[in-house]
Parts: sequence; structure tokens; C-alpha cells
Amino acid sequence: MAVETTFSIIKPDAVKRNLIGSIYQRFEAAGLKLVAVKMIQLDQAKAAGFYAEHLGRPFYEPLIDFMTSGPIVVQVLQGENAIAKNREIMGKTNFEEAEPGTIRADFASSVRENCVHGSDSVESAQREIAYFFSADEIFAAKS
Ligand code: DAT
Ligand code: MG
Repeated sequence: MAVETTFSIIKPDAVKRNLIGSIYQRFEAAGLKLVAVKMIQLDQAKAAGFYAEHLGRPFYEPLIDFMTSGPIVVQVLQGENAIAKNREIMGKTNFEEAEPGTIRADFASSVRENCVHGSDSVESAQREIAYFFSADEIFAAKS
């Protein structure tokens, strides 16, 4: 297994519900290191660009409205097998299908309001990190 970096979002529902610390605790307990962090609010254009792969799907417009509804926290996580490990800690997109003990099983309130985003491949991790962070904002060890 390789040391990887992956991109993560704590979504507006989780920020509103005071879950930032609980979610960070899970990343750190799993051996994922926070190597870049910031709180921001997305505008429609930035959210639309981020979720462009879902353009045209029925859930797309409500997803953009939700993701722009309040501040989010974006972060870069680094660790062994970080991309798959983060997806595992998050749980399935639909919280009702997510394994108990995952972030979405424990905290999500709907399929849309599911607390976290995580990159799903090396390519999307690279693209998503670069969409939110410049190189000098990332404190990752070279891998
Ligand atoms: P994931 O976030 O697990 O990578 P995805 O990329 O398929 O899932 O979808 C992006 C987000 O869009 C997801 O976190 C929540 C929302 N979404 C996906 N499918 C949905 C659906 N059937 N109904 C409502 N929202 C949905
Ligand atoms: Mg996805």
C-alpha cells in the first residue's frame, strides 16, 4: 500500500450540527493526518464545478443548493491507502446502507445531507485537491 493524499469536505449539515471535531477525531483515529484545512462557503459556480460529473442527474440541483447553504470545511488527508480508507470511514452514500460506526451511518440525516465528501480515485483526489488548495497550503510529507 502506498501513502496517498485525498480530499475531504465536512458538508454544511455537519458544520451546523457541531460535528467537525467528531469527524476529525475519526480521521485521526484511523491514522489519516490532516495536512491542509480551511473553512469556506461555496457559491453556486464553485459548487457546480465541483459536482460537474453529476450535471443532469435528478439530485444535482438540490445538491448544489445544499452545498451552498452554509460554511463547509475542506481538508486534505494523508496516510496509507488514504483514498479507500477515507471512503470506508465515511460509509456508503446512502446512510441507511452504511456500515454501523461509519460517519454517515452515525450522523447523516438523509441521502443528500450525508455530512462528508471524499475523493473516490487517485485522479479525482488530485483534481479535487487542486480545486480548493494551492501547493503552499498543503503540508503533506512527500510520498
Ligand atoms: P458520494 O458522495 O458517496 O461520492 P456521489 O458522488 O454518487 O456519492 O454523489 C454525490 C452526492 O450527491 C452524495 O454525497 C449525495 C448526493 N446524492 C447522490 N445520490 C443521491 C440521491 N439518489 N438522492 C439525493 N442525493 C444524492
Ligand atoms: Mg462522489
